[in-house]
Amino acid sequence: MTTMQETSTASGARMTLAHHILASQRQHPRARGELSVVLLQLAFAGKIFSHAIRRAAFTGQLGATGERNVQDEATKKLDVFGNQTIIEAFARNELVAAIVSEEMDEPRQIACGTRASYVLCVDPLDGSSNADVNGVVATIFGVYQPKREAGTAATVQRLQSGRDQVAAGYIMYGPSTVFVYTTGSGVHGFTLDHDIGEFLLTHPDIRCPPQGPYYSANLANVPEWNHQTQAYVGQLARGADRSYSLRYSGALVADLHRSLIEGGVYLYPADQRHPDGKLRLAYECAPLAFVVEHAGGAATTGTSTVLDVPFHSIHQRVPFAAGSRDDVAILERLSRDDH
Ligand code: FDP
Repeated sequence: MTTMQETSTASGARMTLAHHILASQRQHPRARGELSVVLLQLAFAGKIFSHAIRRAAFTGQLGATGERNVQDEATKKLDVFGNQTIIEAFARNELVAAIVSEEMDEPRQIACGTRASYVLCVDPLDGSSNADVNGVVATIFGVYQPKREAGTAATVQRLQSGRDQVAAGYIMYGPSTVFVYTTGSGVHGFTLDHDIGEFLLTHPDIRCPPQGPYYSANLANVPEWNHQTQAYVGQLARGADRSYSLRYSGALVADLHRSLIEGGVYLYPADQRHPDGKLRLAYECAPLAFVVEHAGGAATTGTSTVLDVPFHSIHQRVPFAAGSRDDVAILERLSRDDH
């Protein structure tokens, strides 16, 4: 029998992502396999995008388009390519009813998805300031199954919170391309073997250590933070027992991935320029909170668990801190004590 912890098959070969997803699906005898195919399509889009990023310097895909997105941020050519890649992976099948993306003002309704159970929320290119300097970038995804009338399609309007997710994860394009996902039974990581074009299980059942030793935040913003957050980071940097080390890459996924594997906390709190925080709830914070929680970590806005924040608009922002359970709890305690 195949267990989810196995990394290799009887022949000694590593387990593929497809094998793992199907083994996971078998644990839910009434599953119809649609969520499995959604995840496989995301992995397919990830392979296309990984290939495009590696070749971007040769194909004219570096740099900005000259346009600005709905968040008034300069759009990169790779932002556009990543968004198109995701849409193409879902436009001609019945897997999702709609796609919400950082790169689109409004949700994209999928014509074939009139009976689909899922809404896909995606940030195609997280960490886009890294794109032109050969830094790590990523795609973040949350697959939502909002409540709906029998026989009708899922709708974006019915999304209530991150708790509507049935799967979430990210594809990180670094020295290697890594696909991390959860459907609620463990968090699992796969590395793309470019030679055979397969994601292979390399990080089964990722568990986030309960504490440190890293913290990640844009410290240029410290003067604009509230005093609880300033105190928190001061405490991490010069703790009584031990000091944490600072790591900040400018890409949320890259920094959070480090904390997920090695322990620590990523935070992007509210500041003067971003009074509600900078990061977007539906396609950045909630999917990553879903991953971190299922790895034994935690994610907070400071005053609320990220997964419980009610949705009121698709591009809504929240203050965000996520990673090791005990480190996140200290920030929550400091924020609560001040209220
Ligand atoms: P980016 O805008 O470059 O896509 O998603 C937002 C994000 O990057 C995070 O990945 C990253 O951690 C953060 O913003 C960086 O923001 P600052 O440049 O303000 O530090």
